Amino acid sequence: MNTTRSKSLFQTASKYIPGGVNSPVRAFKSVGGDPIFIQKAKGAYMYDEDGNRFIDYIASWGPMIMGHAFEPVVKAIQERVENSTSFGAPTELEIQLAQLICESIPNVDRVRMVNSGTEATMSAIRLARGFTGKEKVIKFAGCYHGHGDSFLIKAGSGAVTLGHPSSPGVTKGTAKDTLLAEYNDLLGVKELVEANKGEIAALIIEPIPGNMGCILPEEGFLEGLREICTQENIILIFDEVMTGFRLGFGGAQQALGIEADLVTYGKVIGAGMPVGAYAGREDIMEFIAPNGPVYQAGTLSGNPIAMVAGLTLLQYLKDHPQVYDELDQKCHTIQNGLESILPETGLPWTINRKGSMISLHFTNESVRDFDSAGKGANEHFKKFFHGMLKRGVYLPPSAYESWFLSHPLSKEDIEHTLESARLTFREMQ
Ligand code: KE4
Repeated sequence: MNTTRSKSLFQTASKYIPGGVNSPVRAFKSVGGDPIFIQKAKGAYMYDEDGNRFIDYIASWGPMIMGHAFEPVVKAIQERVENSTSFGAPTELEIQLAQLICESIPNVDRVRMVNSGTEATMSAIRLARGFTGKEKVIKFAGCYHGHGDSFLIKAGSGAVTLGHPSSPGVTKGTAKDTLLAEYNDLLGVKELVEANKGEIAALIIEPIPGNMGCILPEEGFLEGLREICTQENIILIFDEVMTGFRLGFGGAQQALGIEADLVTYGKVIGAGMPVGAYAGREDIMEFIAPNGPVYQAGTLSGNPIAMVAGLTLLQYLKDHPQVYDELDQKCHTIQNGLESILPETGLPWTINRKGSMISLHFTNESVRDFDSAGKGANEHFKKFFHGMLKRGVYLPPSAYESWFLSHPLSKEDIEHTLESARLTFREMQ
């Protein structure tokens, strides 16, 4: 595969941008080699600067659920941008997107738009602390909530991919207020709550983590967290930046039948434009400025171009619920295909899947938490990643990420993906 231009671009990028990238996981550090520079994308395909075509299983880490350059979104942005890109004043579009979310998510009465998932989770934590008057927060090892200081304690995704799950620069003062639990370990959470009685403002979790690869909640785990938070007046925050509007229109809350007190969104609600949001009950959300004392602001929050992109995509998904069944079926086909090929390879493997999120871990252990997810971050993964890339299949360059499917993925694309996997596994033996 010719990557001449990408290599040259990476050298130039590295002269002006730290590590040559604007987000670390893009740097291919954990899989080796240089990142591929993308020129354009359409539907399920990305095209790099050397003219290579890839079937895209990153989908911009989630937003491209209807594929790249989805016509209705492109048209909406083109029309809207004629009226300027930003006002710094309210627009009707912000109401329309907020209203769509409030009318679609039962426990959401108010939505505050921000510009990234990180801003959404940072703000949700501050709100929970302000609303409860308490300071400590429980997070789970391997869950990733963006790069806010409180979260860079054993964080997943790019943080662990690069070996810095707990980042320098986070002060002891901050870190002491972040209590660490293990995903799927309800007893451990109960012990933490007992040991910090009356001091915990919030518990934040990816209900179905996508940042350790995809991990599924064991029976009673999330229900138990809901119960503890209700009993202890702890704000339960579901970080649905990844799962929101991807695992069905109602996200993980609907898929699991569990309601959080606050929910954070990103990715799909911006259709690839920079949007995040935090949302929840009126009494909690009205505690934010300007009506309440908890301050949070943003020059480009509710940006009209981002709003119209997100509104167009969400409205389409709401009007076409069959998209979710079709995505689920495509992902099921991929899972079945891999499960029929892998046993004869002699490789260790396990697959986790929920809806259109799937991850292949090169370990025989079941992947149920941060430690077991780490068992799959090995040489097998690196070889698999590059074997698929050279065959035109672009997977997340980290063992701590989920694959994201987009709706335009065709039967032929899936067949090519499975054939590429079969050939790659043979090479890996
Ligand atoms: P952003 O600030 O990157 O928009 O969102 C942070 C975030 C918060 N919560 C969850 C559950 C997330 O998955 C993310 C970001 N996801 C990663 C992909 N696993 C972003 C990719 C990157 O860091 O470049």
